[in-house]
Amino acid sequence: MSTARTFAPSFLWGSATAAYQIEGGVAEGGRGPSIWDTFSHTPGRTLDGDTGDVADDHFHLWRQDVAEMKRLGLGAYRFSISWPRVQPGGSGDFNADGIAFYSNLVDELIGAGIAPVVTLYHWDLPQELEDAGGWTNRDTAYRFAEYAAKMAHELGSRVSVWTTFNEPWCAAYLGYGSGVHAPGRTNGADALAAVHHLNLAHGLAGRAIREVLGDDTKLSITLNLHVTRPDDPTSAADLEAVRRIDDVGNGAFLGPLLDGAYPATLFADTAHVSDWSFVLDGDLDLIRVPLDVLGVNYYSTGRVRHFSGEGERSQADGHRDSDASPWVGVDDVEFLPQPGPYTEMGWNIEAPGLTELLVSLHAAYPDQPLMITENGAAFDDSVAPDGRIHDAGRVAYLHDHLEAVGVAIDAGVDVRGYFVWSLLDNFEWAYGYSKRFGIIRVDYDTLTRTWKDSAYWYRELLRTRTLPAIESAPTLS
Ligand code: GBH
Repeated sequence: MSTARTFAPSFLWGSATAAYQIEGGVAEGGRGPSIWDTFSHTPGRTLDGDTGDVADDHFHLWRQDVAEMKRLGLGAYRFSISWPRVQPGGSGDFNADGIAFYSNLVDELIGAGIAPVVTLYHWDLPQELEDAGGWTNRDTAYRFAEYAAKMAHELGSRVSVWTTFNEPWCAAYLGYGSGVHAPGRTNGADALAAVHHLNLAHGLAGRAIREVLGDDTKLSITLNLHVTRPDDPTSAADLEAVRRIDDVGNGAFLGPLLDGAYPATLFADTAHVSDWSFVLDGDLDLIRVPLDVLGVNYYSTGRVRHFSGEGERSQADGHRDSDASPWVGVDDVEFLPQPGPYTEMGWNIEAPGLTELLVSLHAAYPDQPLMITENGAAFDDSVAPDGRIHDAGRVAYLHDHLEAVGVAIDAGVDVRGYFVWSLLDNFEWAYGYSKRFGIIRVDYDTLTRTWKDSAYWYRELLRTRTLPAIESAPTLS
Protein backbone atom coordinates (compact mmCIF):
# COMPACT_ATOMS: atom_id res chain seq x y z
CA MET A 1 0.00 0.00 0.00
CA SER A 2 1.17 3.51 -0.72
CA THR A 3 -0.58 6.83 -0.51
CA ALA A 4 -0.53 9.37 -3.32
CA ARG A 5 2.57 11.54 -3.34
CA THR A 6 2.94 14.98 -4.91
CA PHE A 7 6.37 16.24 -5.97
CA ALA A 8 7.47 19.88 -5.70
CA PRO A 9 6.91 22.13 -8.75
CA SER A 10 10.66 22.64 -9.06
CA PHE A 11 11.34 18.88 -9.39
CA LEU A 12 12.70 18.19 -12.88
CA TRP A 13 11.04 15.42 -14.86
CA GLY A 14 12.83 13.95 -17.81
CA SER A 15 13.88 11.04 -19.88
CA ALA A 16 17.33 9.97 -21.05
CA THR A 17 19.09 8.50 -24.08
CA ALA A 18 22.66 8.18 -25.36
CA ALA A 19 24.09 9.00 -28.78
CA TYR A 20 25.37 5.61 -29.90
CA GLN A 21 22.26 3.87 -28.62
CA ILE A 22 19.78 5.92 -30.68
CA GLU A 23 21.39 8.00 -33.41
CA GLY A 24 22.52 5.72 -36.22
CA GLY A 25 23.87 7.80 -39.10
CA VAL A 26 27.33 6.58 -38.17
CA ALA A 27 28.88 7.40 -41.54
CA GLU A 28 26.91 10.57 -42.17
CA GLY A 29 27.52 14.26 -41.65
CA GLY A 30 31.26 13.86 -41.33
CA ARG A 31 31.17 11.66 -38.21
CA GLY A 32 34.34 9.72 -37.43
CA PRO A 33 34.44 6.15 -36.11
CA SER A 34 34.17 5.48 -32.37
CA ILE A 35 35.28 2.52 -30.30
CA TRP A 36 31.68 1.29 -30.29
CA ASP A 37 31.64 1.12 -34.11
CA THR A 38 34.79 -0.96 -34.03
CA PHE A 39 33.61 -3.13 -31.14
CA SER A 40 30.10 -3.81 -32.44
CA HIS A 41 31.50 -4.70 -35.87
CA THR A 42 33.91 -7.21 -34.34
CA PRO A 43 32.35 -10.69 -34.49
CA GLY A 44 31.28 -12.09 -31.13
CA ARG A 45 31.26 -8.83 -29.23
CA THR A 46 27.54 -8.06 -29.28
CA LEU A 47 24.57 -10.38 -29.18
CA ASP A 48 23.64 -11.43 -32.75
CA GLY A 49 26.29 -9.03 -34.05
CA ASP A 50 23.99 -6.05 -33.57
CA THR A 51 25.50 -2.61 -34.23
CA GLY A 52 24.43 1.01 -33.80
CA ASP A 53 24.68 1.67 -37.56
CA VAL A 54 20.99 2.56 -37.79
CA ALA A 55 19.72 2.19 -34.20
CA ASP A 56 16.58 4.37 -33.87
CA ASP A 57 17.72 6.58 -36.75
CA HIS A 58 17.35 9.51 -34.38
CA PHE A 59 19.97 11.27 -36.53
CA HIS A 60 17.18 11.72 -39.09
CA LEU A 61 14.08 11.47 -36.90
CA TRP A 62 15.15 13.88 -34.16
CA ARG A 63 12.43 16.43 -34.86
CA GLN A 64 9.77 13.75 -34.53
CA ASP A 65 11.42 12.54 -31.32
CA VAL A 66 11.34 16.03 -29.80
CA ALA A 67 7.67 16.21 -30.75
CA GLU A 68 7.08 12.96 -28.82
CA MET A 69 8.89 14.47 -25.82
CA LYS A 70 6.69 17.53 -25.99
CA ARG A 71 3.59 15.36 -26.12
CA LEU A 72 4.87 13.54 -23.03
CA GLY A 73 5.29 16.85 -21.25
CA LEU A 74 8.97 16.33 -20.42
CA GLY A 75 10.57 19.15 -18.47
CA ALA A 76 14.05 18.03 -19.47
CA TYR A 77 15.78 15.70 -21.93
CA ARG A 78 19.10 14.08 -21.11
CA PHE A 79 21.06 13.12 -24.24
CA SER A 80 24.71 12.62 -25.06
CA ILE A 81 26.92 14.17 -27.68
CA SER A 82 28.86 11.81 -29.87
CA TRP A 83 32.43 13.09 -29.62
CA PRO A 84 33.44 11.64 -33.03
CA ARG A 85 30.46 13.36 -34.65
CA VAL A 86 31.73 16.78 -33.60
CA GLN A 87 35.47 16.01 -33.68
CA PRO A 88 36.03 12.95 -35.88
CA GLY A 89 39.56 12.14 -34.74
CA GLY A 90 39.17 13.28 -31.13
CA SER A 91 41.74 16.02 -31.58
CA GLY A 92 42.37 18.81 -34.04
CA ASP A 93 39.61 19.81 -36.45
CA PHE A 94 36.00 20.03 -35.39
CA ASN A 95 33.15 19.09 -37.72
CA ALA A 96 30.71 21.95 -38.27
CA ASP A 97 27.94 19.62 -39.52
CA GLY A 98 28.14 17.53 -36.38
CA ILE A 99 28.02 20.57 -34.14
CA ALA A 100 25.05 21.89 -36.11
CA PHE A 101 23.14 18.65 -35.45
CA TYR A 102 23.35 19.20 -31.68
CA SER A 103 22.82 22.93 -31.94
CA ASN A 104 19.58 22.35 -33.88
CA LEU A 105 18.49 19.69 -31.40
CA VAL A 106 19.07 22.07 -28.49
CA ASP A 107 17.07 24.82 -30.22
CA GLU A 108 14.23 22.43 -31.00
CA LEU A 109 14.13 21.29 -27.35
CA ILE A 110 14.08 24.82 -26.01
CA GLY A 111 11.36 25.70 -28.50
CA ALA A 112 9.33 22.80 -27.07
CA GLY A 113 9.89 24.03 -23.51
CA ILE A 114 12.28 21.17 -22.69
CA ALA A 115 15.54 21.83 -20.82
CA PRO A 116 18.57 20.24 -22.55
CA VAL A 117 20.70 18.19 -20.14
CA VAL A 118 23.89 17.30 -22.00
CA THR A 119 26.28 14.43 -21.38
CA LEU A 120 29.61 14.91 -23.12
CA TYR A 121 30.67 11.28 -22.95
CA HIS A 122 28.47 8.22 -22.97
CA TRP A 123 31.19 5.75 -23.96
CA ASP A 124 31.79 6.48 -27.66
CA LEU A 125 35.48 7.47 -27.72
CA PRO A 126 36.87 8.49 -31.12
CA GLN A 127 38.70 5.42 -32.43
CA GLU A 128 41.82 7.43 -33.22
CA LEU A 129 42.25 8.22 -29.54
CA GLU A 130 41.84 4.56 -28.62
CA ASP A 131 44.55 3.72 -31.16
CA ALA A 132 46.80 6.03 -29.13
CA GLY A 133 45.95 4.21 -25.88
CA GLY A 134 42.43 5.42 -25.15
CA TRP A 135 41.71 6.08 -21.49
CA THR A 136 44.97 4.44 -20.45
CA ASN A 137 46.71 7.40 -22.07
CA ARG A 138 46.80 10.56 -19.96
CA ASP A 139 46.62 12.70 -23.11
CA THR A 140 43.04 11.58 -23.69
CA ALA A 141 42.00 13.61 -20.63
CA TYR A 142 43.45 16.77 -22.16
CA ARG A 143 41.79 16.04 -25.51
CA PHE A 144 38.47 15.61 -23.69
CA ALA A 145 38.83 19.00 -22.00
CA GLU A 146 39.42 20.66 -25.40
CA TYR A 147 36.32 18.99 -26.82
CA ALA A 148 34.31 20.05 -23.73
CA ALA A 149 35.45 23.67 -24.05
CA LYS A 150 34.47 23.70 -27.73
CA MET A 151 30.97 22.39 -27.00
CA ALA A 152 30.53 24.87 -24.15
CA HIS A 153 31.49 27.61 -26.56
CA GLU A 154 29.11 26.36 -29.27
CA LEU A 155 26.03 25.44 -27.23
CA GLY A 156 26.71 27.88 -24.43
CA SER A 157 24.06 28.87 -21.96
CA ARG A 158 21.33 27.10 -23.98
CA VAL A 159 22.33 23.94 -22.10
CA SER A 160 20.77 23.61 -18.63
CA VAL A 161 23.19 21.08 -17.18
CA TRP A 162 26.63 20.01 -18.45
CA THR A 163 27.48 16.45 -17.51
CA THR A 164 31.04 15.39 -18.22
CA PHE A 165 30.70 11.60 -18.01
CA ASN A 166 28.07 8.92 -17.88
CA GLU A 167 29.13 6.07 -15.61
CA PRO A 168 32.92 6.17 -15.74
CA TRP A 169 32.73 2.86 -13.82
CA CYS A 170 31.46 1.18 -17.00
CA ALA A 171 33.88 3.02 -19.29
CA ALA A 172 36.85 1.90 -17.20
CA TYR A 173 35.98 -1.48 -15.74
CA LEU A 174 33.75 -2.91 -18.49
CA GLY A 175 35.84 -1.34 -21.27
CA TYR A 176 39.33 -2.18 -20.00
CA GLY A 177 38.73 -4.74 -17.21
CA SER A 178 36.12 -7.34 -18.17
CA GLY A 179 36.11 -6.28 -21.81
CA VAL A 180 32.36 -6.68 -22.30
CA HIS A 181 32.18 -3.08 -23.49
CA ALA A 182 34.33 -1.23 -26.04
CA PRO A 183 37.27 -1.20 -26.47
CA GLY A 184 37.09 -4.76 -25.10
CA ARG A 185 40.40 -4.85 -23.31
CA THR A 186 40.95 -7.10 -20.30
CA ASN A 187 43.76 -5.76 -18.17
CA GLY A 188 43.23 -4.74 -14.56
CA ALA A 189 46.09 -2.24 -14.48
CA ASP A 190 44.73 -0.59 -17.64
CA ALA A 191 41.28 -0.38 -16.07
CA LEU A 192 42.66 1.45 -13.02
CA ALA A 193 44.62 3.85 -15.23
CA ALA A 194 41.38 4.47 -17.12
CA VAL A 195 39.59 5.20 -13.83
CA HIS A 196 42.12 7.86 -12.99
CA HIS A 197 42.27 9.43 -16.44
CA LEU A 198 38.47 9.60 -16.59
CA ASN A 199 38.47 11.36 -13.22
CA LEU A 200 41.20 13.71 -14.40
CA ALA A 201 39.30 14.40 -17.62
CA HIS A 202 36.23 15.28 -15.57
CA GLY A 203 38.19 17.85 -13.57
CA LEU A 204 39.92 19.37 -16.57
CA ALA A 205 36.69 19.54 -18.56
CA GLY A 206 34.70 20.95 -15.65
CA ARG A 207 37.25 23.71 -15.27
CA ALA A 208 37.27 24.37 -19.02
CA ILE A 209 33.48 24.60 -19.17
CA ARG A 210 33.41 27.03 -16.22
CA GLU A 211 36.09 29.11 -17.90
CA VAL A 212 33.99 29.44 -21.06
CA LEU A 213 30.56 29.86 -19.45
CA GLY A 214 31.25 31.33 -16.03
CA ASP A 215 30.24 30.20 -12.59
CA ASP A 216 26.51 30.20 -13.29
CA THR A 217 26.76 27.17 -15.52
CA LYS A 218 25.54 23.93 -13.97
CA LEU A 219 28.14 21.20 -13.82
CA SER A 220 27.54 17.53 -13.21
CA ILE A 221 28.79 13.97 -13.56
CA THR A 222 26.68 10.82 -13.54
CA LEU A 223 27.80 7.74 -11.60
CA ASN A 224 26.44 4.22 -11.35
CA LEU A 225 26.91 3.63 -7.64
CA HIS A 226 26.73 0.12 -6.30
CA VAL A 227 24.46 -0.84 -3.43
CA THR A 228 26.04 -4.04 -2.20
CA ARG A 229 24.85 -6.32 0.58
CA PRO A 230 26.84 -8.86 2.56
CA ASP A 231 25.57 -12.41 2.21
CA ASP A 232 25.97 -12.86 5.95
CA PRO A 233 25.83 -9.52 7.80
CA THR A 234 27.43 -11.12 10.84
CA SER A 235 30.47 -12.33 8.88
CA ALA A 236 33.48 -10.03 9.11
CA ALA A 237 34.83 -11.54 5.88
CA ASP A 238 31.59 -10.76 4.00
CA LEU A 239 31.53 -7.20 5.38
CA GLU A 240 35.11 -6.81 4.22
CA ALA A 241 34.03 -8.03 0.76
CA VAL A 242 31.38 -5.29 0.70
CA ARG A 243 33.93 -2.70 1.77
CA ARG A 244 36.27 -3.66 -1.05
CA ILE A 245 33.53 -3.57 -3.68
CA ASP A 246 32.48 -0.19 -2.31
CA ASP A 247 36.02 1.18 -2.62
CA VAL A 248 36.74 -0.03 -6.14
CA GLY A 249 33.19 0.59 -7.40
CA ASN A 250 32.15 3.79 -5.61
CA GLY A 251 35.07 5.27 -3.69
CA ALA A 252 37.30 5.26 -6.78
CA PHE A 253 35.03 8.01 -8.13
CA LEU A 254 33.32 9.64 -5.13
CA GLY A 255 36.69 9.95 -3.36
CA PRO A 256 38.54 12.09 -5.88
CA LEU A 257 35.41 13.89 -7.13
CA LEU A 258 34.01 14.92 -3.76
CA ASP A 259 36.63 14.27 -1.07
CA GLY A 260 39.78 15.18 -2.97
CA ALA A 261 41.43 11.80 -2.38
CA TYR A 262 41.24 8.15 -3.35
CA PRO A 263 40.40 5.86 -0.44
CA ALA A 264 43.74 4.74 1.00
CA THR A 265 42.37 1.21 1.25
CA LEU A 266 41.82 1.19 -2.53
CA PHE A 267 45.56 1.55 -3.16
CA ALA A 268 46.28 -1.25 -0.69
CA ASP A 269 43.58 -3.55 -2.12
CA THR A 270 44.82 -3.16 -5.69
CA ALA A 271 48.57 -2.99 -5.01
CA HIS A 272 49.06 -6.42 -6.62
CA VAL A 273 47.52 -5.04 -9.83
CA SER A 274 48.88 -1.50 -10.09
CA ASP A 275 51.12 0.93 -8.25
CA TRP A 276 48.88 3.84 -9.31
CA SER A 277 51.96 5.73 -10.53
CA PHE A 278 49.73 7.40 -13.11
CA VAL A 279 48.41 9.66 -10.31
CA LEU A 280 50.66 12.70 -10.59
CA ASP A 281 51.20 15.52 -8.13
CA GLY A 282 48.40 18.03 -8.38
CA ASP A 283 45.92 15.68 -10.09
CA LEU A 284 43.64 15.43 -7.08
CA ASP A 285 43.38 19.21 -6.89
CA LEU A 286 42.42 19.31 -10.56
CA ILE A 287 39.80 16.56 -10.28
CA ARG A 288 37.72 18.13 -7.53
CA VAL A 289 35.47 20.85 -8.95
CA PRO A 290 32.26 21.87 -7.19
CA LEU A 291 29.37 19.87 -8.65
CA ASP A 292 26.04 21.65 -8.92
CA VAL A 293 24.39 18.29 -9.08
CA LEU A 294 25.59 14.70 -8.80
CA GLY A 295 23.82 12.38 -11.22
CA VAL A 296 22.86 8.96 -9.89
CA ASN A 297 21.91 6.03 -12.14
CA TYR A 298 20.14 3.24 -10.30
CA TYR A 299 18.83 -0.11 -11.48
CA SER A 300 19.49 -2.87 -8.98
CA THR A 301 21.51 -4.15 -6.02
CA GLY A 302 24.27 -6.69 -5.52
CA ARG A 303 25.08 -9.33 -2.91
CA VAL A 304 28.57 -10.58 -2.16
CA ARG A 305 30.49 -12.87 0.11
CA HIS A 306 34.10 -13.64 0.70
CA PHE A 307 35.28 -16.37 -1.68
CA SER A 308 37.36 -18.96 0.10
CA GLY A 309 38.87 -20.36 -3.10
CA GLU A 310 37.01 -23.66 -2.87
CA GLY A 311 34.47 -24.77 -5.45
CA GLU A 312 33.39 -22.65 -8.35
CA ARG A 313 33.08 -18.92 -7.89
CA SER A 314 29.67 -17.49 -8.70
CA GLN A 315 29.83 -14.31 -10.76
CA ALA A 316 26.22 -13.22 -10.78
CA ASP A 317 27.13 -9.60 -11.36
CA GLY A 318 24.71 -8.85 -14.13
CA HIS A 319 27.08 -8.58 -17.06
CA ARG A 320 27.48 -10.57 -20.25
CA ASP A 321 29.86 -13.43 -19.68
CA SER A 322 33.53 -12.72 -19.60
CA ASP A 323 36.36 -14.64 -18.00
CA ALA A 324 37.76 -11.38 -16.71
CA SER A 325 36.03 -9.64 -13.83
CA PRO A 326 35.21 -5.93 -13.84
CA TRP A 327 36.03 -5.96 -10.12
CA VAL A 328 39.72 -5.27 -10.48
CA GLY A 329 41.79 -6.43 -7.52
CA VAL A 330 38.99 -8.13 -5.62
CA ASP A 331 39.44 -11.70 -6.84
CA ASP A 332 38.36 -13.22 -3.51
CA VAL A 333 34.87 -11.78 -3.65
CA GLU A 334 31.94 -13.72 -5.00
CA PHE A 335 28.76 -12.16 -6.41
CA LEU A 336 25.73 -14.21 -5.47
CA PRO A 337 22.41 -14.47 -7.24
CA GLN A 338 19.83 -12.16 -5.72
CA PRO A 339 16.27 -13.13 -4.91
CA GLY A 340 13.75 -11.91 -7.52
CA PRO A 341 11.70 -10.49 -9.01
CA TYR A 342 13.91 -9.69 -11.97
CA THR A 343 13.78 -7.59 -15.10
CA GLU A 344 14.66 -9.03 -18.52
CA MET A 345 18.29 -8.15 -17.81
CA GLY A 346 18.24 -10.62 -14.95
CA TRP A 347 18.70 -7.73 -12.52
CA ASN A 348 16.74 -8.01 -9.29
CA ILE A 349 14.13 -5.36 -8.62
CA GLU A 350 14.67 -3.70 -5.29
CA ALA A 351 13.32 -0.16 -5.07
CA PRO A 352 14.22 0.44 -1.39
CA GLY A 353 17.88 0.13 -2.42
CA LEU A 354 17.44 3.50 -4.15
CA THR A 355 16.23 5.16 -0.94
CA GLU A 356 19.15 3.59 0.88
CA LEU A 357 21.65 4.86 -1.70
CA LEU A 358 20.26 8.41 -1.66
CA VAL A 359 20.14 8.57 2.13
CA SER A 360 23.71 7.30 2.46
CA LEU A 361 24.99 9.77 -0.16
CA HIS A 362 23.25 12.58 1.66
CA ALA A 363 24.77 11.49 4.95
CA ALA A 364 28.25 11.49 3.43
CA TYR A 365 27.80 14.69 1.37
CA PRO A 366 25.04 16.74 3.04
CA ASP A 367 25.42 19.80 0.81
CA GLN A 368 25.52 17.90 -2.47
CA PRO A 369 22.32 18.13 -4.57
CA LEU A 370 21.47 14.87 -6.32
CA MET A 371 19.49 13.91 -9.38
CA ILE A 372 18.34 10.52 -10.66
CA THR A 373 19.75 10.64 -14.18
CA GLU A 374 18.72 7.07 -15.08
CA ASN A 375 16.25 4.56 -13.74
CA GLY A 376 14.20 2.09 -15.69
CA ALA A 377 13.72 -1.52 -16.68
CA ALA A 378 13.88 -3.91 -19.62
CA PHE A 379 10.85 -6.09 -20.17
CA ASP A 380 9.54 -8.18 -23.00
CA ASP A 381 7.21 -5.62 -24.56
CA SER A 382 5.13 -7.49 -27.07
CA VAL A 383 2.38 -5.68 -28.92
CA ALA A 384 -1.05 -6.85 -27.78
CA PRO A 385 -3.85 -7.65 -30.24
CA ASP A 386 -5.30 -4.20 -29.50
CA GLY A 387 -2.07 -2.69 -30.88
CA ARG A 388 -1.01 -1.40 -27.48
CA ILE A 389 1.97 -2.35 -25.36
CA HIS A 390 0.76 -3.21 -21.88
CA ASP A 391 4.05 -2.90 -20.00
CA ALA A 392 2.58 -3.18 -16.53
CA GLY A 393 5.90 -4.44 -15.16
CA ARG A 394 7.65 -1.25 -16.23
CA VAL A 395 4.89 0.96 -14.79
CA ALA A 396 5.19 -0.84 -11.47
CA TYR A 397 8.99 -0.56 -11.55
CA LEU A 398 8.90 3.19 -12.24
CA HIS A 399 6.19 3.74 -9.65
CA ASP A 400 8.05 1.91 -6.90
CA HIS A 401 11.36 3.64 -7.63
CA LEU A 402 9.73 7.07 -7.66
CA GLU A 403 8.15 6.19 -4.36
CA ALA A 404 11.65 5.32 -3.13
CA VAL A 405 12.86 8.74 -4.30
CA GLY A 406 9.95 10.36 -2.45
CA VAL A 407 10.84 8.55 0.76
CA ALA A 408 14.40 9.86 0.47
CA ILE A 409 13.15 13.41 -0.12
CA ASP A 410 10.97 13.09 2.99
CA ALA A 411 14.08 12.04 4.88
CA GLY A 412 15.72 15.33 3.89
CA VAL A 413 17.71 14.30 0.82
CA ASP A 414 18.04 17.05 -1.80
CA VAL A 415 16.91 15.26 -4.99
CA ARG A 416 16.37 17.68 -7.87
CA GLY A 417 14.91 15.49 -10.57
CA TYR A 418 14.30 12.12 -12.19
CA PHE A 419 15.01 10.83 -15.70
CA VAL A 420 13.49 7.61 -17.02
CA TRP A 421 15.83 5.33 -18.90
CA SER A 422 14.86 5.37 -21.64
CA LEU A 423 12.75 7.50 -23.93
CA LEU A 424 13.03 4.95 -26.75
CA ASP A 425 13.92 1.30 -27.09
CA ASN A 426 17.53 1.33 -28.25
CA PHE A 427 20.85 -0.43 -28.77
CA GLU A 428 21.51 -1.99 -25.37
CA TRP A 429 25.30 -2.25 -25.79
CA ALA A 430 26.55 -5.87 -25.65
CA TYR A 431 22.91 -7.06 -25.65
CA GLY A 432 22.15 -5.31 -28.94
CA TYR A 433 18.45 -4.84 -29.65
CA SER A 434 17.37 -7.82 -27.56
CA LYS A 435 16.55 -5.70 -24.51
CA ARG A 436 13.95 -2.96 -24.57
CA PHE A 437 14.14 -0.14 -21.99
CA GLY A 438 11.97 2.47 -23.74
CA ILE A 439 8.69 3.94 -22.61
CA ILE A 440 8.21 4.35 -26.37
CA ARG A 441 8.53 1.21 -28.49
CA VAL A 442 10.64 1.25 -31.64
CA ASP A 443 9.84 -1.17 -34.44
CA TYR A 444 13.31 -1.85 -35.83
CA ASP A 445 11.95 -2.74 -39.29
CA THR A 446 9.88 0.39 -39.83
CA LEU A 447 11.43 2.66 -37.13
CA THR A 448 7.87 3.48 -36.07
CA ARG A 449 7.54 4.85 -32.55
CA THR A 450 4.60 3.59 -30.44
CA TRP A 451 3.82 4.72 -26.92
CA LYS A 452 3.76 1.93 -24.36
CA ASP A 453 1.32 2.13 -21.44
CA SER A 454 4.25 3.45 -19.38
CA ALA A 455 4.51 6.51 -21.64
CA TYR A 456 0.83 7.35 -21.06
CA TRP A 457 1.35 6.72 -17.35
CA TYR A 458 4.42 9.00 -17.29
CA ARG A 459 2.57 11.77 -19.13
CA GLU A 460 -0.17 11.70 -16.50
CA LEU A 461 2.43 11.75 -13.72
CA LEU A 462 4.14 14.78 -15.25
CA ARG A 463 0.80 16.56 -15.70
CA THR A 464 -0.25 16.04 -12.09
CA ARG A 465 3.21 15.79 -10.44
CA THR A 466 1.43 13.19 -8.35
CA LEU A 467 2.41 9.57 -8.00
CA PRO A 468 -0.84 7.68 -7.58
CA ALA A 469 -1.34 5.29 -4.72
CA ILE A 470 -1.19 1.66 -5.73
CA GLU A 471 -2.49 -1.28 -3.82
CA SER A 472 0.10 -3.93 -3.28
CA ALA A 473 -0.01 -7.05 -1.22
CA PRO A 474 -0.41 -6.17 2.45
CA THR A 475 2.72 -6.81 4.47
CA LEU A 476 2.79 -8.19 7.95
CA SER A 477 4.87 -5.46 9.50
C1 GBH B 1 23.26 2.25 -17.93
O1 GBH B 1 24.24 1.35 -17.57
C2 GBH B 1 23.75 3.00 -19.12
O2 GBH B 1 24.08 4.33 -18.79
C3 GBH B 1 22.81 2.96 -20.29
O3 GBH B 1 23.48 3.35 -21.44
C4 GBH B 1 22.21 1.59 -20.41
O4 GBH B 1 21.44 1.43 -21.58
C5 GBH B 1 21.36 1.35 -19.20
O5 GBH B 1 22.07 1.56 -18.02
C6 GBH B 1 20.74 -0.03 -19.15
O6 GBH B 1 21.71 -1.02 -19.06
O7 GBH B 1 28.09 -4.92 -11.85
O8 GBH B 1 27.08 -6.36 -10.25
O9 GBH B 1 26.95 -4.04 -9.95
C7 GBH B 1 23.96 0.54 -16.49
C8 GBH B 1 25.13 -0.34 -16.20
C9 GBH B 1 24.06 -2.07 -15.00
C10 GBH B 1 26.29 -1.41 -14.45
C11 GBH B 1 23.90 -2.75 -13.69
C12 GBH B 1 26.15 -2.10 -13.14
C13 GBH B 1 24.95 -3.78 -11.92
C14 GBH B 1 25.53 -5.13 -11.83
N1 GBH B 1 25.00 -0.97 -14.93
N2 GBH B 1 25.18 -3.18 -13.21
S1 GBH B 1 27.02 -5.10 -10.91
